[in-house]
Amino acid sequence: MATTDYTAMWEGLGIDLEAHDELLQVLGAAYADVFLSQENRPEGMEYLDFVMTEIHGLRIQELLDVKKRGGKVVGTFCLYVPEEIILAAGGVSVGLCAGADIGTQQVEQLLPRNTCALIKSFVGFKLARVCPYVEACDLVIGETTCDGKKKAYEIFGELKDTFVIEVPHTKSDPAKALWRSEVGRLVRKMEELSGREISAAALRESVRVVNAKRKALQRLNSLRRARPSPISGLDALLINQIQFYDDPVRLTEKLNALCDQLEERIADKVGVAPADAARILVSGCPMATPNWKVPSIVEGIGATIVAEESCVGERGTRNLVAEDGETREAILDRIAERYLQIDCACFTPNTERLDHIVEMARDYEADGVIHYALQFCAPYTMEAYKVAKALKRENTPLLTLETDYSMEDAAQLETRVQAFLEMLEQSGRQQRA
Ligand code: BJ8
Repeated sequence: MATTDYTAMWEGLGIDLEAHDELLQVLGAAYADVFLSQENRPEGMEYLDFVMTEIHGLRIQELLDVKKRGGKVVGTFCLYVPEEIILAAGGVSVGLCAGADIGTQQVEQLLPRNTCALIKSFVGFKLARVCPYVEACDLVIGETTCDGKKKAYEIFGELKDTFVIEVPHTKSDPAKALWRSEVGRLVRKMEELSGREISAAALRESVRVVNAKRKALQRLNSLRRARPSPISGLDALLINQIQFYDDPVRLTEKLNALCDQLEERIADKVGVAPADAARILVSGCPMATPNWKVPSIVEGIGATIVAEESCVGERGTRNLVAEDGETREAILDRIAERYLQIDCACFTPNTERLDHIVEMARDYEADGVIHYALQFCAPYTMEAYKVAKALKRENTPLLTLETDYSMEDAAQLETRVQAFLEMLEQSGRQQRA
């Protein structure tokens, strides 16, 4: 995909060049097929196309330059790891690849077959040595969210230096105290890794930088409320995926420029699909790069995804860190508070998520909701029952999908999505009659 020859850089990182070459070819073809074939894309997507072209090239070079200057590269797999703390220690935070089937045979020698695709993927990327991000990392930070992840980190930790933070599973006062102490433990770990003390000033600046990125993503999301939506769900998903590893300051600037263009498109009533295309809210498990399967099916049939209730979507961007903390400890309190607002299905009870799905369906004027869960993901497949009940009370149609990263069920998924869209069309017609 990249135009420069990065072979020496990849070799230096211990990448399996042959397998990596194959991966880039598959990725490049899939990207052209899914993204570049879309019609009437906003011009501002050119930057995101460039980032994808250089996904294993220029960005990795930038990470290695940071390391040369003494900064640390820290990999994460979950929204609960505070990016602000990594940045305040002079580091770079990268969300690691976990959205494709890689090294499955090797993975299944270490993990049970009935493990979710996301977990198998992050272990697979490491075993197959095809992800320069993971190889460039000085440390990976795991978290005790679902059972699968926390046990997988015990195994992953044998392959890569890994530090696990404890995420509680309730939001009780003792759980909040535990979480605040874990935030402190992470600060100490980052200070030890970077060899520098994390100051109040550095934290204040990193909170400002990450808040600015989240505000730009919030702005992008709110523009998708327009009818017709000025940007496809696929492109919005791509932006939400890229925000985990691109430079936050540069990306914020590019996103705000893109939003300016989208505002013009809205004023001119320019959209990516006709104004009467079905509007879909996708809710559920995160879609990590390069998992584009379900959105490409949904939008390939002519519907528009107008929002994602997902960690790669609004669950990850809707809350900001309050900027009124003055001392280092007060800023860390605010960071801890913000992160415990995330409504992942690993928490119990998790009524905030149900309320948020209902609110999003209303705000984005969604005709229907697709609940997306990865096979063997107990938190999201089980919570689907409560999501269905909450949406039924609102008379919002719901389609529940359970899938993995393979394309084997693509035709079957397409048939189910098609039937759902026809049902939406019919009920829309009845309402209008
Ligand atoms: S905050 S959703 S990123 S834990 S799909 S590995 S839950 S079995 S990814 Fe997640 Fe953090 Fe929550 Fe978000 Fe387990 Fe389910 Fe697999 Fe999952």
